[in-house]
Amino acid sequence: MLLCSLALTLVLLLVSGTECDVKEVCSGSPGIPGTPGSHGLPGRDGRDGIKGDPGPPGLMGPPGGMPGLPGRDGLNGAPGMDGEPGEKGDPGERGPPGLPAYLDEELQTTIQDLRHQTWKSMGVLSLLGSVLIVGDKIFSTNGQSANFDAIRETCLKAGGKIAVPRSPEENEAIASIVKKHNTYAYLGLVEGPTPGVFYYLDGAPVNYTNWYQGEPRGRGKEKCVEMYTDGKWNDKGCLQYRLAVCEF
Ligand code: MMA
Ligand code: CA
Repeated sequence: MLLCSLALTLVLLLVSGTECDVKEVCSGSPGIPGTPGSHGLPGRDGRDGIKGDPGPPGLMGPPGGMPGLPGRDGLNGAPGMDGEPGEKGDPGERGPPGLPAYLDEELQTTIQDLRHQTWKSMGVLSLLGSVLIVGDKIFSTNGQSANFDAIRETCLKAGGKIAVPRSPEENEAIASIVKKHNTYAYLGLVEGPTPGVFYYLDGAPVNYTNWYQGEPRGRGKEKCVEMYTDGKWNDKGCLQYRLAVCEF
């Protein structure tokens, strides 16, 4: 009201001298607001939203339905046991002819090396008292006693034969082993069908003997031969336990 009066005075001052035909319009208070208008029409549909997460699995269906499809293959099982070996194949083709051994330098060198190694090994065994070397023969014992057949077997398995002296020197060598073990040894001799006639195990007749005085006196009943601790021989049954001495 005050502002309005001031405005009216201003208007009257500015247009002084003229007839004022401005109506008095500043009286009365504003009316109450009208009621809100009605709702507008619905807006257009928005764009599609993004696809939602898959829902949880459904409940199990009722029993009696069709069986489902087979599942995926399982993991591989553990490997099985080895099979039987196959049959031996055919032999291969024959190779080209080799050099004669005496012209094969590599082979000759290998032979020399082996010979050298063998000599060294024999030297050690001899030093240890495990073997006795007489000429080209080697005598050895395992220190065990057995019957004649068992000794023959033992020596054969070792790659040798039951020892038999064919010279005084060889006889002394075996005698030294017998003495050392203080146990008589069987020798590689057997009596033939004729009493008192003995043979080497290869069937050859003996050409060296060292019988104890009065032996052989078994009259065909003592088919084997033992060596006493003095190196003398006695014909004897083959089932006694005697020292196993082999020759190689
Ligand atoms: C034992 C036996 C024979 C041997 C005589 C020697 C009694 O028999 O060892 O082989 O000839 O002794 O007296
Ligand atoms: Ca005898």
